[in-house]
Parts: sequence; structure tokens; C-alpha cells
Amino acid sequence: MYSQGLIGADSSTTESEEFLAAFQARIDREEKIEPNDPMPEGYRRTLVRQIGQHAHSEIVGMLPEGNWITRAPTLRRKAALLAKVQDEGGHGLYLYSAAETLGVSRDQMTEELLAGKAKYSSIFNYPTLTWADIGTIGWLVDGAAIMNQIPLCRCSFGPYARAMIRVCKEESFHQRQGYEIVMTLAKGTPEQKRMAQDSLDRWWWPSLMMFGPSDSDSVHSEQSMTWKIKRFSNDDLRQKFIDATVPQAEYLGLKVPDPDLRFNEETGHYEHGEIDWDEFWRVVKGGGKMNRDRIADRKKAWDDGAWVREAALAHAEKRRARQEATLEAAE
Ligand code: BYC
Repeated sequence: MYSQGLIGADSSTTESEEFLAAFQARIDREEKIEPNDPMPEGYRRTLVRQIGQHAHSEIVGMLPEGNWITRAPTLRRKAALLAKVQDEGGHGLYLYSAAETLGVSRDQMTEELLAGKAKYSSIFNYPTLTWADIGTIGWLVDGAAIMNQIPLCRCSFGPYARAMIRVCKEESFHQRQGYEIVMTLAKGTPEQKRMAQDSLDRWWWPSLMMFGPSDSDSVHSEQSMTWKIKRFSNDDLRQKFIDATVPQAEYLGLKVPDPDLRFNEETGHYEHGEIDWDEFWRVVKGGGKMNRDRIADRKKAWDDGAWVREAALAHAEKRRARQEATLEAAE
């Protein structure tokens, strides 16, 4: 019997109900799915989409911060920022490698990004105007990334889950270095405190948008949660982030720019004001302040790096030929 529309069925494939049920049973037993295991085409595509977007986010995410490496206020700050940006390049590589195990090449994924067909996180389409933004990105953006990524360490797809474990350890360092920058500014001169507040004012709402549309508008959540790719809904993770971050802002003496923010004693959670979803979709669809620059910068980096990729391939080919010749001579 063949099914369309059953969990995991994909419109372009005909997967038997038996196959889909057996796959779901593996997921429900918390078994890890590995690249060579049979899997529904919809599961594979969902992962390629999400891991690809995640990889692009890490790589594009290097740009707003890279912009400040030469302007970091001290050598210590410069060294930490350099290390952080380098970590993000590494995260992108683990993620591209995880996606490659599903049969898509890094070149294909990059082509889609540069052609504007693949998404990356909306947050990186906002400009970094002051040094305080580097602190706020670490504090809020990496803080949101950790909240989203800790559950991904338990994702049903083995290579993604394993990559996330190391990524989360590094993100935790990133979040702390960001918070420490903001703390220094918030406890500094009145002008430094103003910079910190201005930065929080600009990054708060875009950080909440990182978690994706509200659950009622999230097209992929239900299926991704059934497959245990996602463990929590977008709204649940956003709420956890707000609950964790508001007290941090209070500790810094900064004000979260949401007049409707209230702590609800009964639920134990903060209630927040309306998110501007029009702005979110405008940015996701390419209308943010920095979308065009980000893609242009990635394209330039990709084109400028062509000779490195060619040289690496030529070197690998030379080594392979040399090893083959040595083996032949030994026979
Ligand atoms: N920006 O059905 P939904 C980082 C898209 S941090 C752009 O809820 P899903 C870093 C979504 O792709 C960021 N697009 O989707 C930190 C979908 O469009 P498509 C990276 C977004 O996948 C510091 C549509 O909206 N983290 O790396 O179930 C420094 C409907 O959404 C956004 C990850 O990528 C957004 N914010 O849930 C450097 C984590 N939100 O694909 C780097 C892994 C939604 O149908 N990803 N969309 O065209 C995830 O956890 C999930 O993919 C999301 C979205 C929660 C983001």
C-alpha cells in the first residue's frame, strides 16, 4: 500500500506506510538515524534545508562581526573576537559536512545561497553600528542560538546532533564574551551605558525573530517535531530565551525595549508585546538593510577563494597519484 500525506510522505515519492511506520518507530525509540540508513525523502529534504540554512547562517554571521575586528578597542578584545569569528567559520564547515552526508554538495548549497535561493538567519541582515553591537550580538544572538541549538544536540539525525555538541560548547564562550563586553559598557561612563542601551534597543526584537514565525505560522514545526529534528516549538524556545534574558538585562541596569513586558507570577513567565512579523518577513525575503551587502560580500569571498579550492584539489590529486605510484612500485 502506498501513501501520500501520511507522516513523512513526500509528494514526489511513493513510500509505503509500512516503511514510514518502521522509520517513525525508530525515531520514537530515540535511535539515531545515520546517513546510509533508509529514510523518507521528506526527512532527508527537511534536514538538507535546515542544516543548509544553519550552515549559511554561521558563514554569513561572520560578516557583521568581522567588520569590527580591526576596530576592537583592545588587543584582548581583538583576540577574542578573532577567535569567535573563526569558530563560526568552523561551525559552518561542520554543518556543510553534515548536510553533505545527505547527498548535497557544498558547492550546490553555496550556489543556492549566492543566487538568493537559500535562506540564512534574518538576524544577520541588521548592521553593526557601534562596538556595543559586538557585545550585544554575543549576549543576545549567541544566547538565542544556544537556546535553539541545545535541543538540536538531541536531533534524531546523528551527524547534525554530534556537530551541535561542539558548536554549543563554543557558543557558550561566545555568549559570555558578549555579555562581558556589554557589562563593561553598562558599568562604564554614561556615554558607554547609552551605547549599550541603544544597542539593546536595536537588537532585542530581531533576536526574538531568530526563533522563527509564531507556532501558528510555522509550516515545518509539526512534522519536524514528529521526526524529532526539532524538540521544541519556535514559541516555546522564544519564551525560554525571554525568561532567561530579561533578568540579565535587569542585572546590567538596562531596559528591554518592550513596554508590554510583564512577569506573570502565576505562570512564572514573562509576557511580551507583539512582534512585528511584517518586518520579519520583509527581512527574510531580502528587504533588510544589509541583505544585498551580505550576499555581495559572500560572493566576493567565494570568488576570491576559487584559487585556494583549485590548489587544494590539485594538491590532493597529486598526493593520490604519488601514493598510487608508490603502491604500484611496491607490488
Ligand atoms: N531567518 O516553519 P518554520 C547562528 C524560515 S544563529 C530566516 O518555523 P523551521 C549564529 C524557515 O526557514 C542562526 N528564515 O521553519 C549565531 C522557513 O522557510 P523555508 C542559525 C527563517 O525550519 C551567532 C519559514 O521561515 N540557527 O548560527 O521549522 C553568530 C517558516 O519557518 C527564520 C539555525 O539555523 C529566521 N530567523 O524553523 C553566528 C538553527 N525563521 O525553509 C551564527 C537551526 C524561520 O520553508 N534551524 N525562517 O523556505 C532551526 O532551528 C529552524 O530552522 C528555525 C525555523 C527555528 C530557524
